Amino acid sequence: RATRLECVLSRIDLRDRHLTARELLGVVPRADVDVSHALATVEPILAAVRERGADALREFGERFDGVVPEHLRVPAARIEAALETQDEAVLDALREAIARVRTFHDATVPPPVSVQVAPGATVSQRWIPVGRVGLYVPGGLAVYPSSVVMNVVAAQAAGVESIAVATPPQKEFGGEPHPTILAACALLGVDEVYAVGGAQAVGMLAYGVDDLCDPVDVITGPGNVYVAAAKRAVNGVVGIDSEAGPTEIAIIADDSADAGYVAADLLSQAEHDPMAGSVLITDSEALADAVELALAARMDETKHLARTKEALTGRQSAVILTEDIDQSVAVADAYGAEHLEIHTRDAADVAARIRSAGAIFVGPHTPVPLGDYLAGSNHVLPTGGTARFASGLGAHSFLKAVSTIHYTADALAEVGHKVIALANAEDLPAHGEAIAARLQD
Ligand code: HSO
Ligand code: ZN
Repeated sequence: RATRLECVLSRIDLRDRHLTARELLGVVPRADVDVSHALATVEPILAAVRERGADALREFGERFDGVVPEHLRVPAARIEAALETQDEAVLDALREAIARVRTFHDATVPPPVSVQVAPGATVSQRWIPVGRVGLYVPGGLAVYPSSVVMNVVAAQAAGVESIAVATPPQKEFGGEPHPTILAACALLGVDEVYAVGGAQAVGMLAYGVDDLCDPVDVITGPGNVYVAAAKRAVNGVVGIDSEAGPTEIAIIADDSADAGYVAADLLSQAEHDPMAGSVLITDSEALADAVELALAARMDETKHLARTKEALTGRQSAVILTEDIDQSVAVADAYGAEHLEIHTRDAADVAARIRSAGAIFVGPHTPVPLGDYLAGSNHVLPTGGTARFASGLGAHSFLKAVSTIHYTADALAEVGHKVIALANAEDLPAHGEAIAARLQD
């Protein structure tokens, strides 16, 4: 039983505790990531890029990536050449990912809407893509060609015409980006790639650098805490998607769940980062114990043991024992996981009741890694509980809603006196006079 078991994850027992939604917010496990602290570090970097452009980018490459790229912008021929360096199996998988992610994202572009609110009174809305975007692809502990796919396909689905990708230079590859990243860019038809990472990449994209890179309208993509801080700092100069923190997985499971699958999935996301969060929410103590046994067995074999163990034993990971499925749903909503898996009877019903999650993976055959690569959904998702108010990356991240209004003379005459009444109520008589001028004609 639990007490005698060597547990990897800490346990939070909520049975018999009747907590309100607000109280639940205080007990769910969280990493403490302090983006505001990193702001002080990134501000001088952003200022240096603004003032000294390419020279600053080279200096920061040397300082943070240990290498000065020969070309800050990767020559188009080098992007194409990267295709030759990849196994056919990887290229084939990337093509499959691009196709599925594109099929889904193309279908999500909202159609224009036109409404006759009254005779002769038309209000319309259409979604217009931003002109130019900067997509950040992280380099750190792993390389993420899959993030190239997620960012680029979403922007292309929106209809963005100008796409720049920025990703750290790799010492191992002579200061070029990782060849798998370049190969993904080649498959996607992206020919503007910068071997620039970190906060300096965000600065380059936001402010532009003479003779190198034009400023963009929107910057998206995950990165470390410095990238997140830099995005926060330039927000307003450009648009950003949500600030990505360390990755998380929560799993709602009942006694019908396969403990081996649950353990494998908790471990899969812990592999990303020592700060990653893995949370099991279950009303079955027996399942929790079985997951612990399966986790322990898998930990012996896992490749990235140090960071995985740090993630699973950190304060951001836990098993939460609940009274029943209703409480499991309430806990999942309070946690607002980036990824939420449901391993219960009637998993689709449980999924439909969830209100806060970046993406929901339903049933035993839909593990998060499927979505990380090629389910069709996007893997850039809100973290740290921001799923309460934020959405994952999608075509919508690159679209602006613009409304168009048209009233005929009769339609205006119909409501003109009401506009004048409201204008007078706000003591803005010139507003009313603009209406009155038409009513007199
Ligand atoms: N789980 C990560 C995405 C990823 N996983 C990329 C593997 N490669 C954040 O959603
Ligand atoms: Zn992942």
